[in-house]
Amino acid sequence: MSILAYDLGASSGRAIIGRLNGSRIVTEEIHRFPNEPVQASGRLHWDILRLYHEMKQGLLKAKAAGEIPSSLAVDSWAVDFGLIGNTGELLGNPYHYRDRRTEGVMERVTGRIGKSEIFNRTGIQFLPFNTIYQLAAMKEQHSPLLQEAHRFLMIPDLLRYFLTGEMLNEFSNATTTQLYNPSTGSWDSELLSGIGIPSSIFGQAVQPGTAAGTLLPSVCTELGVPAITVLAVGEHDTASAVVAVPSESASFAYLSCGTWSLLGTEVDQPVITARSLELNFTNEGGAGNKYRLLKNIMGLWILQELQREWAREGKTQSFADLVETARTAPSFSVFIDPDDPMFLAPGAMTTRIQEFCTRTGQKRPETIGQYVRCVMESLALQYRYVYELTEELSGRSFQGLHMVGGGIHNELLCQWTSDAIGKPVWAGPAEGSAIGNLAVQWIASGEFSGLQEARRTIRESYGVKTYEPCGGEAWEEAFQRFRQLSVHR
Ligand code: LFR
Repeated sequence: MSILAYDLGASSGRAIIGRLNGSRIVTEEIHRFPNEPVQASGRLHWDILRLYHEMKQGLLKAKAAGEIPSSLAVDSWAVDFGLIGNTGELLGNPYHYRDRRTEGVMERVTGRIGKSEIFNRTGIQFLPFNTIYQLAAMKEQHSPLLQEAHRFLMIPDLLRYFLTGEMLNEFSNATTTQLYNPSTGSWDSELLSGIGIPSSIFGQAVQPGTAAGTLLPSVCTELGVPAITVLAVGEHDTASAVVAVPSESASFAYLSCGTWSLLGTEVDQPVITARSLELNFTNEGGAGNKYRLLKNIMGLWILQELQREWAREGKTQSFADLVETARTAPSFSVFIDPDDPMFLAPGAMTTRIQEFCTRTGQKRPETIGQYVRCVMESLALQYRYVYELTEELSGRSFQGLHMVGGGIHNELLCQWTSDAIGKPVWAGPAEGSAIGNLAVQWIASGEFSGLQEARRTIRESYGVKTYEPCGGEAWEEAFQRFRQLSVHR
């Protein structure tokens, strides 16, 4: 019996079929599709109906392969949403979190409500694109969509709604809004009234593993499939990725590596302290009643943007070839702080890297290899910084770092990460989010007793590739120089 996971990332989506074969998980990618945001009227949107269309193609391909799944679930990036009107229709096209409408909004909202007030209520890190600031931006701009909004659905909630007709909010993703209060287990009505948004548009958030309806009759007729069960899983892709960390121990550090790099550990309760606020750590909801104490690191985004920029100039290279150019470039020549907010928005990455270098008194990179090396070394050093902060905040000491997600195909980055932290890196699986999505479906159906069994099975099915540190003292010295450049934290 197979099941189906839809995993939507910021640059591509996939439909993955999973089966249990004895004590092994077998996965097959049945459909992969690009996720290309669209700029229109100066606004940056997700192409939500195209994504939904591609999901349907995935189901058709599964059917053609003779695999009608017994259940399916969706996970995606966080914070973004659609608003539904009282006739049940989607109001407008969901915005991309990198759209510039939120510029300055976080400063205004935190100026009014206070950072510690927001953090004490939610435990969530301050990122300018959090849903709270997106909604506040709509309010400030008197968005007509907000006036007509009847329900608030995050991206996977919305896609599930298209499939099932049921409007449900899912817990792990709900926490990323910075509007959900983990101690009351509900949306924070004080914060909502603080930004002028009615609580009535939010539904009680359901836990990962909850039954969330079946395919609508119209969908079944269109695709020629039965009324397949739809489940809520850890619908924030990072929540699903953390489920798939194949750790033997209950205490582990992970790095979910894709467009974003999310580094942290799993905890039973949110760590909401003056220190976690100061370090801008987050406590996002996880599957199995866990929380994800972690920090966002800008990740491969900067490299992806560089690749797009060079392709526009006719210098097209595969990502793997780009990474190779770093190998022979001089080491530890210049660094950036990858988490400087200047790197958040799309476009002009070479110029911004140059600006950063000039501002910090470094020479500018010149060749492609120098740029790529600068970004990758800086990422590895930032991983070390956040790894150590995770140890401090959780009061734990880790033996090494689990890396999951597509970023592990970048073997040089895995090696440099191990060199930077001076501990082993265990890489795998690459399709962490999709596998975590499948695992929670199997926990829901009783195939797995819980997270521990799921992780053991994932370990046995996919294995890990170990990278041992071999960089020596040079990385220590580089780390000291790197840390002196980080000005905004
Ligand atoms: C990763 C991720 C991060 C979130 C960012 C924006 O795909 O979900 O966890 O902070 O995207 O939604």
